[in-house]
Amino acid sequence: LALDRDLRAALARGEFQLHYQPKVSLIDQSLEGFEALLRWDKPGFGMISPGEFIPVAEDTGFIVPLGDWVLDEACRQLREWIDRGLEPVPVAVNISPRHLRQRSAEDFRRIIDRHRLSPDLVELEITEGAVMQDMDHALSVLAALKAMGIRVAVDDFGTGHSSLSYLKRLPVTTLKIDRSFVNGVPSEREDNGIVSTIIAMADMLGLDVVAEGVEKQEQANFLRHHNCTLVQGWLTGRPVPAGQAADLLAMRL
Ligand code: G
Ligand code: G
Ligand code: NA
Ligand code: MN
Repeated sequence: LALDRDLRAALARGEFQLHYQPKVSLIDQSLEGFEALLRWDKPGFGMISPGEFIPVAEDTGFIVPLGDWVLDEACRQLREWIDRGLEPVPVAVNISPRHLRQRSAEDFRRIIDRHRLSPDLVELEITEGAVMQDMDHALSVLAALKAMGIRVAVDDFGTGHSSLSYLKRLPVTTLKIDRSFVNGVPSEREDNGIVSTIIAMADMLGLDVVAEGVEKQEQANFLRHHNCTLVQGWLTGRPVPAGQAADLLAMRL
């Protein structure tokens, strides 16, 4: 496949980079974390979104070396910020289903250790689908990650197929409410119900909750009113290159 060959060459040439989107507290607007988002800076084409190549990388298996690179690069960046005297925040990386299936908790741990980072500075975002594809493997990896102190978030929560009985058994730290639900708040009654129920459920299960795709102040107001204080979205910050992310770290009180 031509695209697969191009992707492998792009990794070898150093054409991938990470952008960082802030996770922000609605209580005091403080920066609480970043999500690392992959970009392909393809010469002559500009920035290419992962939506255009992650599915191919999943199919061909290239997602495994690419996903390892993403985690390594996020950790390298964190280490660089720390060495410059900046106070770090946790950085989340997206782990695709195939990547999760082919790696152990120790594999992820080794990458974090290589950069001498505290494990709680790293969060892995997985989808419900990734867990359901190979339940036994996923449960054992997640349990080992938790024992190591590596944070795990369920990404796009509510769009997958996980039942509540699985959620109860999942050793994760955070639920990320999918932006398709946040989008309808506060004008769509059904979305209001779904979002407020996920927040209440997370609270009862002892999980952190983050609302994704928050674009409007009315959405933030609704979330805050329902006790969801962590948000990620264009309202509080678009994904930015590493240099601007460092500026955000430096600006903190
Ligand atoms: O940032 P953007 O909206 O272009 O991302 C599109 C999709 O690509 C999203 O679903 C996002 O989760 C996914 N994505 C972004 N970065 C990564 C990454 O490093 N690894 C994986 N597996 N998916 C990513
Ligand atoms: O699948 P995942 O939730 O990881 O997707 C993250 C994607 O969502 C990123 O590509 C990011 O660019 C995009 N994104 C982040 N904030 C917003 C937002 O407020 N609105 C919209 N439409 N997309 C967003
Ligand atoms: Na994500
Ligand atoms: Mn998400």
